[in-house]
Amino acid sequence: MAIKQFNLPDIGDFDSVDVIEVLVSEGDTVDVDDTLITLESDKAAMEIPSPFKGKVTRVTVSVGDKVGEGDPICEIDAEEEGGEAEEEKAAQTQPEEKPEEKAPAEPEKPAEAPAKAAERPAPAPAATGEKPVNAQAAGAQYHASPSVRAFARKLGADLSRVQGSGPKGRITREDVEGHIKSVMQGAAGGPAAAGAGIPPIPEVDFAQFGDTEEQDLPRIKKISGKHLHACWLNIPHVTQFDDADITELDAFRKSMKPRAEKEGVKLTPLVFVMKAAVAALKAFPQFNASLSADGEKLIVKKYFHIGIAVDTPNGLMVPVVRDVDQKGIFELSAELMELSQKARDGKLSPNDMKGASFSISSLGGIGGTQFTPIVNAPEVAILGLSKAEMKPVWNGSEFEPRLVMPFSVSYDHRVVDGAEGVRFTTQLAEYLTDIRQLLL
Ligand code: CAO
Repeated sequence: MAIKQFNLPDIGDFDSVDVIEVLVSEGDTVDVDDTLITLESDKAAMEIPSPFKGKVTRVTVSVGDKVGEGDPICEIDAEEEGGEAEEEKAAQTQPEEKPEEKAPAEPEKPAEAPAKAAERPAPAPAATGEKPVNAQAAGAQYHASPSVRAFARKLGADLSRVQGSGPKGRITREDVEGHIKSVMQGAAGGPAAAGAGIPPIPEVDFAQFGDTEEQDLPRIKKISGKHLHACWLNIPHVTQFDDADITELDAFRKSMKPRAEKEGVKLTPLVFVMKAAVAALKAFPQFNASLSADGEKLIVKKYFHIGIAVDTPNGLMVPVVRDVDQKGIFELSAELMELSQKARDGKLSPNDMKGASFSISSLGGIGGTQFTPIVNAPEVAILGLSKAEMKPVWNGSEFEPRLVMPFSVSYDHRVVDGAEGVRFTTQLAEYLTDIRQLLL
């Protein structure tokens, strides 16, 4: 045995590159060709193999260091048995370089012995500020090339959860892609949902309890179901309930009926609610917004395109009425009638359903006292309308019959605080109670 200093060999065109993994520590035993460290430049990642067999006595680099040719990496108390041949190999040992984007075929390398892999220390986060994603601790018992590790880091894939299909269980780029795909399907409600951390509902043979019949879900339900599931899982929902006194609004609506008939439209409370909602959105712009993909910014929209949930024989569809702030009641009624008819006839174009900044789900024509609508991501809030009914309301000296419409607003709690939520519903109720305020 003799202590051998291992310095970084020629690594090609790079003067100085980042150390992204240190896979050995003092006391580890290594074989010839075992990876000691992983380096990463802006173009490639490379594993630096050991030229010696022996025991690591000192490690002189850390994650985040920059190293170049000739820099000391570690000292190894090397076994003499290779003699000169070993020395020669040391001189010849070149790093294994793989350009990240091209993902070339992986050269076969011996799989790590689990016991040895478990001895390895976990690397600290890279100095680049990158998170130590993927639990890519060296202690994890998987084997992957630097290019595959870099690919997994880029996609945020946890390699410790990827099944390797390469020689001796080595993880390939395709394995990572397959893993990402199954996680995504899980998030969208597919069979891999359990992989996303959600316990699956066990399959039940209902025939044991009585007769059954299997029916295909309509195509639209299948599509909207996946979207609703993703919204439900991704958004921390809060639903705020309130009542609006729409006695005056409805008296006005009824007085406008003859004129509406002349215009060829059917005037329902919904169009008034759309105008009131826009006024409330102007007062509380965070409700007319989307969260940026990284969750760090709010993208506030200066347009007011309202998605309206429409009940169709095939399932729920949400066409969008654009620029509600710029349109009058009759124009909105005409558009609503046209879009809901198109939805029921299955004739909506993808464009008819794009670009909403806020949505309304009106069940008021059907019934119900309250419900909790699901936020239609990437929007951050949705208004649900229930059936207005005459109720006795205390006016300070007596009960008065008033037309009261229950409504609810579900919102993304990452964007809207509870206090803001109730301020919004209070303001909306005020606008609906006295629609003259919409003129101000
Ligand atoms: N309270 C009391 N009555 C109401 C009301 C309310 N909140 N909203 C509507 N009405 C009345 C209307 O005035 C109309 O009565 P008249 O014919 O006497 O005037 C009747 O109910 C039917 O209205 P409507 O439903 O045809 O029209 P609308 O403008 O209110 O709604 C539309 C249009 C397309 C939104 C609606 O037809 C629809 O599809 N609603 C279901 C939406 C849905 O499924 N949401 C759930 C999504 S989550 O699964």
